[in-house]
Amino acid sequence: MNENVPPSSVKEIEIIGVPLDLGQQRRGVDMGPSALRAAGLAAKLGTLGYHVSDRGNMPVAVAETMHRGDDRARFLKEIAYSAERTAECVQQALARRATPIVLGGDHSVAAGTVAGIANFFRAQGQTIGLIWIDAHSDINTPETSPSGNVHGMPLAALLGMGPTALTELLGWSPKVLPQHAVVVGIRDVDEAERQNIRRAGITVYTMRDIDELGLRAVMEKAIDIAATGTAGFHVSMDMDWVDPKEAPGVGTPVPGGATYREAHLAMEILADHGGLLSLELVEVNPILDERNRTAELAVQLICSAFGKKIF
Ligand SMILES: [Mn+2]
Repeated sequence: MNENVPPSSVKEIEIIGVPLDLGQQRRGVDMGPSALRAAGLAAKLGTLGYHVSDRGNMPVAVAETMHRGDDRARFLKEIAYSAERTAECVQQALARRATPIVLGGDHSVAAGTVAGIANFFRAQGQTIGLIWIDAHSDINTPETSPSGNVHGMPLAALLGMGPTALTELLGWSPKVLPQHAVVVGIRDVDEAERQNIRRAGITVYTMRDIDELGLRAVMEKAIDIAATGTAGFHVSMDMDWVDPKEAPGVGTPVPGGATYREAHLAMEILADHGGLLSLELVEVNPILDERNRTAELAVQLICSAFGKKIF
């Protein structure tokens, strides 16, 4: 299992693309992994001293070739299939002592990524923390979702709420305990989601909290929740947490997001802590973007999360 362990001085990263766009109804996020690769992700991480391997893309179904299934959770079966493959790939990376970076795709991808990370550490008797950075809380279930879009459901599924096709991925649930899960950056929450947040018992930090407390204080609290009593934490970052002025190429833009510097500072603080187990970057939509600038910003943010410093 560990025969490929690198010398401790070389840090390994494995990039995993998941070009899945079945979790929402706007085409384009399936091109997210390509846009992030074209923006030079692997080479830029390489200049930071990492050894980077790219595992290519996970198998995903194409919307036009499938029946969408139940309108309360469209393409659930196909999303669960890709999630299982992603979870496998993520666990293989961790077994090789590499840090996985998963590139979406829409945010339903996280159901598989986090399942894989959680399953790997569960086998060692450990739990993981989860920092969910997003304009939305993604904590709907098929019963509460106004849209039936599964990309609004992955956080609920990871906390054990929602369809068994997602909650019981890899045969157990929940993947993350509420005391170890935290949402940062939200500013657009459905009414039913407010109830789901309370029911789940997770902590949320809204954009108002960032305005009032400052980004550093919010990130320190978030890291404290995700890192205390866990093996470390996974960061699931939706590019729509950044303000649309900086990141126009996302499926569901919401005004009032993180500034360019707030977004970088959040990543820099995560890097300083050292507890990052894995990272995923989702919802980049090149069709809606301007000359790939959202993907380029996303790559810069990933580099900051992996230790790139201004000085
Ligand atoms: Mn999201």
